[in-house]
Amino acid sequence: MKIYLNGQLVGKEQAVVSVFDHGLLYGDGVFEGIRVYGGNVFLLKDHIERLYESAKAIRLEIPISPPAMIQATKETVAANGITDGYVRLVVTRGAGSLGLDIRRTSNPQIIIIADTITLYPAEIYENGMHLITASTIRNHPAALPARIKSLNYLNNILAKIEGTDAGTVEALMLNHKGEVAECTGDNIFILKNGVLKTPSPDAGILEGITRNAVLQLAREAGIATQETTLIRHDLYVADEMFLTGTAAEVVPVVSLDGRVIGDGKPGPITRRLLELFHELTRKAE
Ligand code: PXG
Repeated sequence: MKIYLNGQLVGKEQAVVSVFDHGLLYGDGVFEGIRVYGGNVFLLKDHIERLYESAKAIRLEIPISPPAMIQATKETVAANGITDGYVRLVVTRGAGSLGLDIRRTSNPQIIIIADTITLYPAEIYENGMHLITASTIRNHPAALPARIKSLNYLNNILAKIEGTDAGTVEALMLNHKGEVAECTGDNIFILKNGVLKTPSPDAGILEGITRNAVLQLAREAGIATQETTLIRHDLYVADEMFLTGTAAEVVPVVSLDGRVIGDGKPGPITRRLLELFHELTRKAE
């Protein structure tokens, strides 16, 4: 396996960063997770844009330009012969002295890993996923905006642990107002009376790239869409529910907190959107 590290492709054992890197010491850095389908890095431009926006928001200057990052990503994928897989882009603050001061760090580390991907079991796409609501709320946007895809994922990890303890593979997180936000690594959608609904970015969520692609596919298919405030009641009485994410794609949800969603089977519009999404992955640049 060849890892891209600061401009060079090196072996796995040579791909190391300092124990003084603030990415490790403080979770100070940003990342992206991207899929590769048929040798194409899917929606790469969107992911690179979000990476640079996340970096800008935390005052991290990425030492190479977005076009150079796109090039480096493609080269890393090709060097590893990945046709269908997963790319992890990481930019850390770099090594510094102990203490939070970003001025006492140097050399942000750029890491690109191209690997295979572990997906949810196929059974979940057939029969649907069961979800619980975590008691851990999503970070308050005035504390750590969820739109920053930072290396600091403990908020999500704490909620994920609750899901794991409850025997589910994902967990729903509410925001500080008690509204529906998102899951630990996926966005959430419902269908109600033919309208596709999902929380808007100001619910304090990561604006998922899969989410945006699915919204656009739905609109093109003539399905009405709404980015709106949702509470758990809306979810309990939904006709259909699904999650979206880079790894998940579109995954049906059939129960939440023990309430059966719709008829307890993956819904027809969910299935249609998954089909449309698969078509998009096949024809995308
Ligand atoms: N919400 C959160 C909190 C996420 O972390 C999504 C929504 C879905 O966004 P995208 O842009 O992927 O549609 C995510 C995505 C990983 C990994 O390796 C995590 C994500 C995506 C890919 C890989 O942990 N999270």
